[in-house]
Amino acid sequence: MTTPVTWPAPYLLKFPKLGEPGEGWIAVGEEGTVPFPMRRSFWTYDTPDSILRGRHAHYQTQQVLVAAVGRIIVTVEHADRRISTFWLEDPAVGLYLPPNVWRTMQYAPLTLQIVVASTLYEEADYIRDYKQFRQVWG
Ligand code: T46
Repeated sequence: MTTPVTWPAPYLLKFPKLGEPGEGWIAVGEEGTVPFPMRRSFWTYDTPDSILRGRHAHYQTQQVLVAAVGRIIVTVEHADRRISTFWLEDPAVGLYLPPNVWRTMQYAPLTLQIVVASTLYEEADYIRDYKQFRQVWG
């Protein structure tokens, strides 16, 4: 699998948001509102807050994570070993994740997470072994 030399660091992005208080809101994810062509979406729910998900990186897959309901604490380890933590709790805000970060997610009770991804699901794109992550991206 080929990998580019550089990827952008993780960052927060704002989705266009329509509506008003008292009426409710529509946040729109479409071509141009995320920094890659969207090829897959999945959502997670009923994750106990005692569970840490993730603990992996990717070779190619880019993603945007959204806390549609609730709160997600996302910790990323960058290729240069820096650690960043993001709190997602606004349904109109997403977190862009490049493939080359080791990510761990913790979910508040009743959180609904929506993820859009740049690739179809393929287990071969996952780096689930930390030592391998350091070898590939370190
Ligand atoms: C990521 C974070 C943010 C599938 O069969 N198809 C899919 O599209 C997905 C996402 C998962 N699966 C299978 C693979 C595993 O057997 O579902 C099982 C659980 O997946 P995983 O342990 O990778 O779940 P998370 O929540 O740790 O990670 C997911 C994404 O897989 C991952 O790319 O970055 O959300």
